[in-house]
Amino acid sequence: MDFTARLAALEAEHRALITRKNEKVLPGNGIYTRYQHPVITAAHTPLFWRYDLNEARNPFLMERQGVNATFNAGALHWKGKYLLALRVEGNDRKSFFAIAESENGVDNFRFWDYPITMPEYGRPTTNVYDIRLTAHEDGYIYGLFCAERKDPNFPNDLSAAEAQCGIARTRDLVTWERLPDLITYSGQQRNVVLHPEFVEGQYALYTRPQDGFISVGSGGGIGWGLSPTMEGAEIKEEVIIDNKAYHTIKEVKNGQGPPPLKTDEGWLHLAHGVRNTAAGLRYVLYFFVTELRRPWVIKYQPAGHLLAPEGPERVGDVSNVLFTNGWIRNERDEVFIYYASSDTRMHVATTSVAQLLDYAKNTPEDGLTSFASVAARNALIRRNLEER
Ligand code: M1P
Repeated sequence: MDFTARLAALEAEHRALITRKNEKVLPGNGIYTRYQHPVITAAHTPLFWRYDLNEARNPFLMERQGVNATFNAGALHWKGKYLLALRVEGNDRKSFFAIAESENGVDNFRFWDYPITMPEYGRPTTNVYDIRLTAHEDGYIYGLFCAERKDPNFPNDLSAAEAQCGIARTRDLVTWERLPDLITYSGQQRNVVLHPEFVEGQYALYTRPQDGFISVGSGGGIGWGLSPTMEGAEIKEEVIIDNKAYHTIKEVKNGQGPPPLKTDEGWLHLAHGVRNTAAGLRYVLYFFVTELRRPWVIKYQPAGHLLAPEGPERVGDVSNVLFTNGWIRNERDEVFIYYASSDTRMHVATTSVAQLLDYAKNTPEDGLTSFASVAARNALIRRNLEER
């Protein structure tokens, strides 16, 4: 195939992919609706990010700079559009952020022409990923992300790394002002999220203290702390508000997903929980609600997972993983949950504030034993049979 024919074929394939309609998978479980296709994959990235489109320089029309995966996206409803800030991972294993937008939130996502050029702060980062976007009441959009650097204490261990919370802010999602990394008194931090409102006149942050890079060690749980400023943010006192627990979906570790959504009945939270299995770690998503005036106090915590990997979602670069760091509530109180499967691609599940509150209030809490679980299930069965 000559250059021109090959380019036409690539463009046709790309156009078909990014304009493909995404249908609901019905009837679903009544809590949320999954969709037939992922919303964004590596193949959705523009051809001009990957190919040199000049025939003289690239006579074989080779992919020059491949994209390996598009996942773990922050999200924002902005100027009427559904925006995702994706973690785009090149074939070189470096991640960067890029915005893709859609009119309806479930299909036809298009990348902006350029990825985000995130300025450095302090010692250069090796990798940045998992950005959480918060439209804060102070007027800025903040991006909090994992800033990963080689751990200088172990120069001979090539996988020894240090994760800290990088912070940047913007008003247009194009130009970003990098601020100093968050200071906490835990060894490492990942999954740090900025609460959208001031609490007690301060910035409030959800954290995830951890001893090591992968293992949280004696740390873990979703933490909470206040900082008087984001221009040198520091949490002096970090308290755990949602701990990991034995024989639950968050036995090994957990972490806050996107910033919580405010409702009259409290703050809606989405998070990930991790347990270990013979086949490796399994990541699922769970949900809880905290008090309106005290966002650090849990009010409802339905047992178990809200979303777990299903079908093709189970397989990818890191299999058996669902991860979320973005969701959008639109003006009709519909909620778009953006989740990544197996560190490879992005999906959406749609629901509503009313459905999520109903789920939170009417799903039994985890009784932490089989005996308690069967008692809760028997109560449901009894009511159904007696009312038949
Ligand atoms: O590979 C699964 C996830 O592992 C990490 O999440 P956590 O901090 O909870 O262990 C992150 O690297 C995340 O990006 C990744 O999806």
